[in-house]
Amino acid sequence: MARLEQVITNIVEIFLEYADDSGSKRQLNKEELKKVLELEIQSPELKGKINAGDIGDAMEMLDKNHDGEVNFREFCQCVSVLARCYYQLQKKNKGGKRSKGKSKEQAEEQSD
Ligand SMILES: [Ca+2]
Repeated sequence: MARLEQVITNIVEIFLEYADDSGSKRQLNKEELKKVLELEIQSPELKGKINAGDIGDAMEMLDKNHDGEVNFREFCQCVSVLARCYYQLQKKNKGGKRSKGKSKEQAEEQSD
């Protein structure tokens, strides 16, 4: 499968897997969200970005329509926030503008 397809498939499968645990099947409640953030995100920088240490805070931030749960749309927004955060971290780590147009090697190094 192509890389981007893998990413898309993973996002959907992770959401469905955790949303199915308890409560309503197509939403993440607080406990399910906690599990996702604990088990599926390792980097402290990314965890910090969405206050993963405080599940109340994280839920408040992600639950855009304030129904107390995270639906798929809200989950996608969460992934998008984290992707942008990671992008910023990469830019920082590369020392900013100096490496403009020379990112191919670095991109290859980072894929695992
Ligand atoms: Ca919601």
